[in-house]
Amino acid sequence: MSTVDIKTWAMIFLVISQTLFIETSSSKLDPFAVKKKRMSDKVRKMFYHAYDNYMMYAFPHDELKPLTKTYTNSLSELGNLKLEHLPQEYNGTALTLIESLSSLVIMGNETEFEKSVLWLSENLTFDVDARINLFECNIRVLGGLVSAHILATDSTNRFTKKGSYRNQLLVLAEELGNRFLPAFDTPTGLPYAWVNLKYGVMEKETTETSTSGCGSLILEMGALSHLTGDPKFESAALRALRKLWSMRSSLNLLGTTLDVQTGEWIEYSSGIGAGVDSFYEYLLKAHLLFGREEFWRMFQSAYLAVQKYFRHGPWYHEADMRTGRATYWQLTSLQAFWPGLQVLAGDIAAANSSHREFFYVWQQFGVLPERYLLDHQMLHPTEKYYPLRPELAESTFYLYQATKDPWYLEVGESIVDSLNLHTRVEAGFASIRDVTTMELEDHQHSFFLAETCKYLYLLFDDSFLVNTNYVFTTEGHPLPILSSWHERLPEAYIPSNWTSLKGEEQQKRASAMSMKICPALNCGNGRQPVESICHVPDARAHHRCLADEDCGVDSISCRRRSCSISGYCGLWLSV
Ligand SMILES: *[C@@H]1O[C@H](CO)[C@@H](O)[C@H](O)[C@H]1NC(C)=O
Ligand SMILES: *[C@@H]1O[C@H](CO)[C@@H](O)[C@H](O)[C@H]1NC(C)=O
Ligand SMILES: *[C@@H]1O[C@H](CO)[C@@H](O)[C@H](O)[C@H]1NC(C)=O
Ligand SMILES: *[C@@H]1O[C@H](CO)[C@@H](O)[C@H](O)[C@H]1NC(C)=O
Ligand SMILES: CC(=O)N[C@H]1CO[C@H](CO)[C@@H](O)[C@@H]1O
Repeated sequence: MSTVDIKTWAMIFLVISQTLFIETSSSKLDPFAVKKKRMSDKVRKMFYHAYDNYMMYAFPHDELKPLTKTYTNSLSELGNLKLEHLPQEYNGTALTLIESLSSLVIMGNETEFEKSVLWLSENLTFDVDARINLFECNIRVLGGLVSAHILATDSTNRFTKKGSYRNQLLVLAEELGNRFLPAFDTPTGLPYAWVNLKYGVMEKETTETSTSGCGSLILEMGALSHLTGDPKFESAALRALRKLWSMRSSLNLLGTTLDVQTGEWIEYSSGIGAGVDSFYEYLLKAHLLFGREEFWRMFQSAYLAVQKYFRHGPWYHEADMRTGRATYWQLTSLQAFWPGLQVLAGDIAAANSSHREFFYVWQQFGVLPERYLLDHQMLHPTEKYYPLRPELAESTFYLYQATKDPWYLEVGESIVDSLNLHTRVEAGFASIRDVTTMELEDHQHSFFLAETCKYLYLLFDDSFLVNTNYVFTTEGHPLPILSSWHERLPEAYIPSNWTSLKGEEQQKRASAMSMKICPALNCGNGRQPVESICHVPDARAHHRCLADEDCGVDSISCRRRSCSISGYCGLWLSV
């Protein structure tokens, strides 16, 4: 077994040295350049097929029904499984257009971006009698507007009509943020899941919400506070996040659903999928965006608990937050984002092994089914759908960024091919109702444009990322990493700490994308493979360490890490 260890170390070292030392801009040496160009063109065509048909048949309503060539005002339906309290007089908020703005910029269509921003500037209003899901509206609408505002005002000068953009999207975003605030008016500070945009929280509103629902607001609301100079949005989101974190169990686990009035858990079982996923994602990404050590500490504890209690080889099951005992053995399509997050955390080997399993399931069915019962090795009887979800494409993009292993380009190509084969129809892309029959459903979700197409495009053409480091929100909207937004720069961002590198590339490479959040520095002799601080060892059976030798050297302190009694590497037990 110890040769496996050595291989793993060698590989980690190789990946790191590739990322750090090899000149990546010389595309003429890249044998994959032609393929990448062909594939990015293909993805661009997919995006426009979805976008143009939305504009033709659905705009300014929310989403396209591609089979019947009509629309749905779905912002009020998102997360509303029983379709209760639907508005009578709501005609949509151009949801898919808002979600497309950053994709238009990434694909280089500044004319269409300008036109859309100006349309929204003049025509969008949130003074509507619609009860919306706070989480969905935050990630899709607030995130879309805030990101587009930043892209409209950065140094790139994307607008031809000078002076036509006067922060209208930011004004709209602030108005929306204000309409969110009544939801936070609870004894716990945990927000209601539902709020009416015009009238606030409705009478007898349900007090039940999810961990994601109150733990994934900080990126958008924090960015809004930084842009407007008004701290109230960030404060509300932060208060909710801190309260949520205080409700963790002694194992550092959280449940899936809770009561916002009492602050008590309703569902004690949780995993990394639906209802919890973006909570973990936002802890790490908030640290990247705002440079607060508090987020990092939360993330590291939460991440280690996930790896300890949910992970079984490359799979993740659910467990009871109180006991850590496994509850449900299910693979869900949403979990496929996890390897992407692991890349940001520097845990490449674990990301790679999980990602492969998700891709094998994708290959087995042609797409990823919503839920698969690992213990019975069968599809969940009522969740056989695939609604054009982005998570596997997203993870593939992150893994390719980190490793440059061309295998991930093949994965991307295979995803593109199956989407075109199974979901492309005359007027857009349709969701799949049943992956065993490939029967279609009349819905093109806005996240197909905001995320699925965007991540596939970025996999083959990442020129958007060359000059700025971005954090992508859980809906795929880019927010730039600005040192002026950082409370305190993580040490990994301070070039003088980079003992092994010289030159101006350093600053640029201090990026979430190049693993600097869990940096692997060169400790002294230059040949010793150094572990990333966040890595949970992957080499042994059960993915735990047996001896201190398995744990390598901590990249920040350059101290040897040691293996704890329960089989985890760290500094906490070092002698
Ligand atoms: C929605 O559209 C209908 C039909 O065009 C119109 O009568 C109604 O006033 C609109 N509602 C709102 C809130 O704009
Ligand atoms: C931008 O999008 C519009 C609408 O789809 C399209 O007509 C135009 O050709 C696109 N421009 C570029 C440069 O891709
Ligand atoms: C606002 O919407 C109206 C009706 O669709 C349209 O005529 C007008 O041009 C829009 N404003 C902008 C700036 O596009
Ligand atoms: C990913 O896993 C495959 C199969 O185990 C292995 O061949 C490859 O080297 C791994 N890549 C990385 C970057 O860990
Ligand atoms: C780990 C490490 O070397 N941290 C150092 C980074 O740089 C600052 C200031 O130069 C030092 O104070 C840290 O100790």
